[in-house]
Parts: sequence; C-alpha cells; structure tokens
Amino acid sequence: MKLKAALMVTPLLMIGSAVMAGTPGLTGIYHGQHLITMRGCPGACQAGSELVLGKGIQNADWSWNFDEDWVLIRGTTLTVGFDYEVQSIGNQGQGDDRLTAGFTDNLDGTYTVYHGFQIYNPNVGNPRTDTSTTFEITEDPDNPNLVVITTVDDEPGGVPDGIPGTQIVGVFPMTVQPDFEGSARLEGSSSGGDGISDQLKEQLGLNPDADNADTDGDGLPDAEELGADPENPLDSDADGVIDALEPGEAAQDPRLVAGAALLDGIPGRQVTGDALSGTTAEASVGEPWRFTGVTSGYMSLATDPDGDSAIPDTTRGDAGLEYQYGFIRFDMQASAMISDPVTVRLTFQATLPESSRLLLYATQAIDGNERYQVMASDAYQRLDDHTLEIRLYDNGPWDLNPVAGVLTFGVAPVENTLGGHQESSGNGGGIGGAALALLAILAACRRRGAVP
Ligand SMILES: [Ca+2]
Ligand SMILES: [Ca+2]
Ligand SMILES: [Ca+2]
Ligand SMILES: [Ca+2]
Repeated sequence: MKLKAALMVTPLLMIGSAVMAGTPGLTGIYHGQHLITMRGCPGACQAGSELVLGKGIQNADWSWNFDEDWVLIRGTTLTVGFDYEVQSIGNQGQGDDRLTAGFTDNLDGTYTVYHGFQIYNPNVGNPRTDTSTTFEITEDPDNPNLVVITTVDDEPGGVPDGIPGTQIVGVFPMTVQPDFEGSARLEGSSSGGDGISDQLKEQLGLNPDADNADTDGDGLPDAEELGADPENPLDSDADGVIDALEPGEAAQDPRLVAGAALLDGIPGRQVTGDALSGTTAEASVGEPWRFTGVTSGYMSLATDPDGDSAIPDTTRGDAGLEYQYGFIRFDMQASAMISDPVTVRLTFQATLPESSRLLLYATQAIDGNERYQVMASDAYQRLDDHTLEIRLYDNGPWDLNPVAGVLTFGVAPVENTLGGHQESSGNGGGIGGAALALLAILAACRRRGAVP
C-alpha cells in the first residue's frame, strides 16, 4: 500500500534529489499550505471509477504540531463553487480549536488524522461527518526544515481502493475521498539564510528555496526588496505585486505587473501535480490605466449557467475543458474617466494553446455577479506563443463598463480539447448534460433522504 502511494506521488516528491518515503517520529511545529482534490465515486469505489469533483481554488494554510499531535487544516472554496471545512471530531470548540484535529503517528512514516469534514452546499444540506485521513509525511533529505505531505489510500477495516484518501460513505451525494497534498516548514526556519522565515515567504508567495534567496531572479535579494518591515513588504508602484516578486523595472511601473504565479502558486516551485503551477504571467496596460491588484487560482464554477455552459468543463466535475492556466484577475484604475478602448497585453511564461485551439474566458458582470464567459474571438489576438492582446471597450465585442474609472478583469485561457466548438458573441445553450446528470443525482439523494 505504501509503495503504491509512493509511486502515485513520485513527481511531487522530487523536491530534493532523492525519492522519499515517510518519516516516523517527527517533532516540532510546522506551517505550510495544501491543495485539496475531492474525488467521488458514482458507484462502488475502485481505481478508474472516480471523478474529480473539484479542487481548492487556492492553496490553504495548515499547521502541524508533532509535539502535541494535532493539526489545524484551513479550508477554502472548491472549484465547484462551495466551501469545505476540516473540523475537530464532533465539530467541538471555538475558533481555531473547532478546526483542530488530533492525529496518531503510525510509526511507519504515516500519520492518521481523526477529523470532521463538512461541505457548505445548501442544495444538499451542508453535509458533515466525522472521518479520518492518513497522510504520508516525509522530511526532505536535503532540508530538515521541510516536510512533504501527501494523502494515503487508506481504507480502515477494508482494502485500499486505488484512490488516494479514505472513503466517506453515505453522507454526501456520492462516496467521496478528500485528498490533501502540500508541504510545511519548521516554525522559525529560514532556508534562505536571510533571516526571513520560510513561513512568511510562503505567505507572501515567495520561494523559500530560491537560489540566492532571490525569488524573481533580478539580482536583488528578497530580504532587501521586502524592505525594513517584511510583514508589510514593499510594493513600490502599488500595483498589488510586491517588489520581491516583480523583477527589475517592473517593480517601479504600475502599468506593468510581473511575477504573478499561476494557480496561486510560488514562482519557480511546482508544488502540486499541475504542470503550470509555479509558472508566472505578466500584464501591461496603457495610460491612463494602472494596476492595483492581481490574484490567481483554479477556475471555480463561474461560467454563466445561462450562457456558454453548453461547453462541458471540469468546474462542475464534468469531463470537459480543463482550465490548466486557472484564472488570473486584475484590478485596474484609470486616473481619468475615459471611454477609449483599453488594451491589455498578457504574457505567459508557459506556452499558450495554438490559435485554432485557444478559448479565452473572461469576466463579465452579470446581474451584479462576476461571471466567466468565452470571449468572442474578435475581442483578442494571440500575438505569439506566449502573448495575448485583449481589447476592451464600451459596446465592443467584449463590453467594458468601467465604473468610475475602476475595472476588474479576470481571464482564463483554455485549450479547446473538445474540438468543433465555435463561440460567437451570442449565447450558447443551457446547462451541460453531464452537469444536469449530476444535479439529478443530487436531487435523487435528497429525495431518498441520503443526505441529512
Ligand atoms: Ca481510498
Ligand atoms: Ca529579487
Ligand atoms: Ca509592484
Ligand atoms: Ca509593476
């Protein structure tokens, strides 16, 4: 069983030079981040039968205390559009105590956490249960301050089913298995040797393992670019990306944001199995606009249910488009009210799909909600393998309605792996067939009373 788990996660364990196995008897307090993948089985769980129901849209924090054998695992929104929470057994306590779960060291490199698990989806009654999850936790042989954490296929009292995680049966509309992967750093450790803690660097999106402790590789050390108060790091041009992430002159130019890592990642470090995690993008815009904030993450259920959702995609757990690049979202401000077109140029470190296979989703305000819709192909140009130019203007192919000179604009490039789908400026059909099937399952489960 352990061999199988180790094989499945081998790409994630290559942080050091050697493939690792679990480390028993860990001590100390570690902080880090994880990404959840929720898998479900429509029937009996066996390898190959599972569906990915969703992922976390962002990395979420966790803290492991190996001296007192408890862990605090924070949740986030899932790509299917609702939140999950890891809780204490019985959902007892207040504040962080309510989210703190005990674990046992199985002395074979695995650790079993006994915890509650809840999803906040009112359509299925916000179901929760008590369960357990077994983790393999491995100290990096090259860095004793770092542990790599993966979820083991563990079915207490049963046979492992080939799917990472432990089955939760009869609580959610399907049998589900949460799979957490991530890492954590010893409290107070500073792998860069610059006095800035690894924990703070990860929270700021910096790479604690970067060569010369220089995440953006511009020759200026992170510690210097963070400024006198690393807890309030310098963002000289106030574009929402700190100096330590923006290489060179980009740090002084609010019309150019650089060093924004896709999928809420950390530049230069692939933490998850997603190929583009750790790659970066930059964007530029002309006068009188400037950037004021940038976020990235995994695409969530944000496509317009009345619009383009005839294109099947993975945000609902359907087989279909995969948003490999996730979303990247910009806040912009104009120094004057204008009606001129806004041209935004986006450059991805990763290669973009070729023109004939590129779909570009972008945000549009619909009934006060931000929705991602497929852009009409005449609203943007693919300039080369890495660069897109997008034109936004009032009543244009992509309608721009800047409110008082403030604009939020999110994009998600996607490779069209489905073929033949043509998107025009008009709307597509209704909700996808697979999504309808899933909704039917949810409704049936409620009628049968399988969900409290
Ligand atoms: Ca399993
Ligand atoms: Ca630097
Ligand atoms: Ca900046
Ligand atoms: Ca900048």
